[in-house]
Amino acid sequence: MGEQRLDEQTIKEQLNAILNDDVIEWSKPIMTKFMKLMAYYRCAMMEIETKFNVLNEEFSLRFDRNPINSVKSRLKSLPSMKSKLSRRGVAMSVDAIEEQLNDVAGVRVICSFTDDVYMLAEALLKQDDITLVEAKDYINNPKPNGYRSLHLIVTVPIFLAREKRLMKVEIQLRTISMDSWASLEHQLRYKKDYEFDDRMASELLRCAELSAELDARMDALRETVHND
Ligand code: 0O2
Repeated sequence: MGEQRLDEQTIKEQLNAILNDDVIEWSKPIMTKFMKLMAYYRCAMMEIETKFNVLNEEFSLRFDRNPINSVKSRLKSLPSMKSKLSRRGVAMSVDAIEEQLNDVAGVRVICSFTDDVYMLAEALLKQDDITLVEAKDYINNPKPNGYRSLHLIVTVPIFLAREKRLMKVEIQLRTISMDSWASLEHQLRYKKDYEFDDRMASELLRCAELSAELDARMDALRETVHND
């Protein structure tokens, strides 16, 4: 998940690149519909970001510490939406983007401790305007390559002048150590000038194990501080 904000200029450039490939051809009204949908996703990300910022503020008042290190949002890039749809054999269209993709809007919450990940997820999901669509717990069940994070797909309402719309947002909650592993793994995996081989994969898995151990030790240390 990059940190790029998909502004109108970027969308136009990416759309042009795709149009040059003759993969899709969008008329002006369809392009406008697409822009509108992206604006709705941006609003949904703002709603979710605010909810986490409020939780962080409340927690800091009650317990004098911040469970959240940072919150970042991104809109999925157009090429990435297109390739995900095509992997599923679905033609690129504005409706397909909204109906088939759960991760167009992404919010990443970097937490201090593993417990904070679950505490924040629970606090968010208790809110009566949030509906859980899907949860993937890659912390208790890491991916075979070592990737750890808690993924939630939720719907959140956005209130427009004349209507209320429910938008899907993918939320990734992880600790600082899970985040640094994921960022470095992503950089190494997609580096173009060398082959990502089995030796690198097993070294990264070892790093993921060390990162999990680091989290466990930090969690234990925090418990000690709490119990004193
Ligand atoms: P982007 O846009 O670059 O972030 P689903 O959407 O449920 O049909 P998917 O996409 O496999 O299926 O969902 P999953 O497993 O929940 O993972 C989606 C996102 O989690 C990825 O986004 C990454 O941001 C992150 N992620 C998952 N696995 C890994 C991993 O092994 N390494 C790293 N670094 N990140 C991972 P995308 O799809 O890459 O798109």
